[in-house]
Amino acid sequence: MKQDLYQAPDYFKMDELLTEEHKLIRDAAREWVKRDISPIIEEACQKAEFPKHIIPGLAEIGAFGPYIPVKYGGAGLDNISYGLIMQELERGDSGIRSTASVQSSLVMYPIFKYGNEEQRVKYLPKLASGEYIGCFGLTEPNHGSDPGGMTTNIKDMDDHFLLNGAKMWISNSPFADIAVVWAKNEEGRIKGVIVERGMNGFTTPETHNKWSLRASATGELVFDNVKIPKENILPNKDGLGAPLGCLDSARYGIAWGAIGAAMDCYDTALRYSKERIQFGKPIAAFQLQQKKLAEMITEITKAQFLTWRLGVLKNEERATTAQISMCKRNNVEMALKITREARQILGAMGITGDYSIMRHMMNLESVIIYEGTHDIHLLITGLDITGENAFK
Ligand code: TGC
Ligand code: FAD
Repeated sequence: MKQDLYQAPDYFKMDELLTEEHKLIRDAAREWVKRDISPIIEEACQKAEFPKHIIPGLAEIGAFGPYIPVKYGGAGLDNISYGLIMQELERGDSGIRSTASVQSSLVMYPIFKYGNEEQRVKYLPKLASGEYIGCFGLTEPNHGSDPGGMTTNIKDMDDHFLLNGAKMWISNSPFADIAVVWAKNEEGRIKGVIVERGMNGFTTPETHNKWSLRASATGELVFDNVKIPKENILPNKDGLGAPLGCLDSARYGIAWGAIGAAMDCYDTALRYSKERIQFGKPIAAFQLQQKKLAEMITEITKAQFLTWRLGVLKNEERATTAQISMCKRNNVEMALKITREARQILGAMGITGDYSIMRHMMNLESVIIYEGTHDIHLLITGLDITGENAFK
């Protein structure tokens, strides 16, 4: 990886819409990524290893539970701060943002929102400090877009539950200390279960041979008659709405994150186009390259405003699931298109690990699938505006 010369684009002076606190938090995350992620991320991806040594740094910049109250170890920040941290992390790498998204929105959020006080006190401070890393088990081998059909189940054995089933494609699973797992009880109602590493019958095999999100560990969760203490069930919400509520928070963070990846690719391509000489001129002087760059900054700017507005609505607790879907879908597609255009601007250099572009592109091929595929988000918008359910 070459020296990180990143300069964040802000074409419409969006910084003026941010508070001093937002900017401080964003700049701290930006500096940390430049110092601690940029120098190591290419090698981590080539080796397909999550760089575990960065966990304390992630905790220090407030990336674990940014909006969880301070009394539980969180940073007590608003949703725009959360989004800005995700933007900066994904500017570095989607896999790093993934780890923070899962920890914050898919593990800390359900424990905070659906857990009782004992569970909050027991787990949240350790998750906020990075002493514990968590994962979130919703997807199953036969139930991805349709999680309501899950077959993972818990059986009431009077003094404990027995958990059986399997989850797959689970971020952080190979090294997670705890897993928030969604399973059906005997009445068919979905419950949240906290499973701890070391419980008998619980294994987390790693998924290999990924061409995408290589710096994020992905794996399965396998439950073979795992004895779950009754106090490990999240008591305050059940039904499919419980995990879907977590997804609202994670998808919101991804919407911001995708902008970070797009900003990085635009910045790299712009700099390269001014330095690369062909036919006696910098390629930035050719209209076709300018078209690419002009369209990139236009799309980034539109996404920045859409997402900032979503953050304002989220702070006011007015952001709807459908708005979040639209934003995640728009921004991830926008970022993917930009990675492809940026790769062309760099010619052959665009496919090398000397630049971040190809890595972002490969990563975003997962981001456009997880947390609801591109098409599922379109159908969520379709249902919202027409009232007609085209899922089933
Ligand atoms: P549907 O009938 O629409 O809803 C079932 C129940 O849930 C309620 N509900 C919500 N509640 C809270 N928040 C939301 N956002 C909610 N959306 C729906 C709904 O009111 C209903 O309640 P009730 O009381 O009537 O039962 O459910 P459906 O089965 O038709 O499915 C709808 C669909 C397809 C949109 C949904 O299931 C979906 O979003 N599918 C996509 C699956 C997905 O996104 N999986 C993500 C897995 S986690 C992940 O990918 C992590 S990657 C992280 C990383 O590494 O960064
Ligand atoms: P499927 O649901 O089989 O979909 C296949 C295709 O069919 C898609 O194009 C889809 O859009 C389309 N389709 C499905 N239903 C419809 C419909 N009704 N109408 C039209 N088209 C439809 N899950 C977790 O629970 N926790 C995690 O931490 C996690 N991390 C992940 C990390 C990575 C790297 C990846 C790749 C995935 C991760 N996932 C995780 C799983 C992810 O959420 C699912 O892959 C995703 O929800 C899609 O499910 P699927 O892959 O089974 O695709």
